Amino acid sequence: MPANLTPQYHKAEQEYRRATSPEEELEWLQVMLRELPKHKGTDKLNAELKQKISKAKRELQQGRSTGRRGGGLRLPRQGAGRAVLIGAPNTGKSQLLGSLTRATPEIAPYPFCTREPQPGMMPWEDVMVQLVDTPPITRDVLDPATQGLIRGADLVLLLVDLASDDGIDDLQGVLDHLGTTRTRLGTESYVDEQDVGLVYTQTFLVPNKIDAPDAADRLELLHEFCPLEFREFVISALSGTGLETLRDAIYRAMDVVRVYTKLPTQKEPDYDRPYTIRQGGTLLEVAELIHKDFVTQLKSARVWGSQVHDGTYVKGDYVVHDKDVIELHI
Ligand SMILES: Nc1nc2c(ncn2[C@@H]2O[C@H](COP(=O)(O)OP(=O)(O)OP(=O)(O)O)[C@@H](O)[C@H]2O)c(=O)[nH]1
Ligand SMILES: [Mg+2]
Repeated sequence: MPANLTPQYHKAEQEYRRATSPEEELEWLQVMLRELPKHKGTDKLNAELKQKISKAKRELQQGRSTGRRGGGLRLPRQGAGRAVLIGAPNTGKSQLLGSLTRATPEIAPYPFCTREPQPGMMPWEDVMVQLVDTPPITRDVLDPATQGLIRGADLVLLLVDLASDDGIDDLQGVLDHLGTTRTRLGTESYVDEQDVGLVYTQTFLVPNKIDAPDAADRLELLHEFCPLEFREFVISALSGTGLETLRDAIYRAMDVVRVYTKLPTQKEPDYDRPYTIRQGGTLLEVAELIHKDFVTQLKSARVWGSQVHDGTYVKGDYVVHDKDVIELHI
């Protein structure tokens, strides 16, 4: 029987995936349970959600009593969204972080160089996307923190080493290892409808080091022996080939729009600091980003943008478009 999940449920699920603290996770699990249509087709999901909620509560309590945060290290989310760089050792994850952001990770010609996740901010036009470099994954090694980062990411970049004859086998090792966990890579992001613990994150395949000798031949072998459905971006993180196309695709995968704000007393909007909100988001959601109190205090709002006449008065449920300028009246 189909679960017929509502848009509200899917929104809560998306927020759950993005939660950066155990408190937030619990909060969104509770919303998911509340929004879950109750019928035979959702019995299993209902039970799973309840189980997850008790587990989250337990973890929260334990975390509090021992002073430890459940799940270990948590990086705060910043910018328009988060893409996580994963792959086998030596594939060039740290080099890619260094090339797309101003971060200065350690890059080395030997494997297992990176030990801890490291963030950096990637500029795209007037916004930033957070990239996170991670320790390598092999058939034997997968850091739990990396797994958590994959689950919570908006996008995964799965790197492959085209400079090594072991590149394809190493990639297979990464895929096999993830296949034994409940953290999976997909062509899009979703939580399994029957099993909320099984989380798929949208993934791009990124064959790297196309500048290396014989790299083009290895790319052909990759397509022949390890065909994957992910969108593919062939790059050289070192020389820069393909990086601007990848940068663009990363931003677009965040699926957000930019909104600029203007004070009623000022003529010009603040073009320096756009707010980003997922496609389909409403004015009320933008207001909430600006200040939590705005949601309850908002009296009216005006919008300048491509989809409305300049200065149109709108309500909180107005769906914002990219580059809208909004003026909030409280
Ligand atoms: N030729 C070439 N070499 C590259 C490229 N990208 C990275 N490298 C080299 O590959 C080696 C590994 O790069 P890293 O960025 O440290 O690889 P990593 O995936 O972070 O490695 P771990 O942290 O050990 O998992 C370094 O010697 C880099 O200089 C590239 O596009 N072309
Ligand atoms: Mg590294």
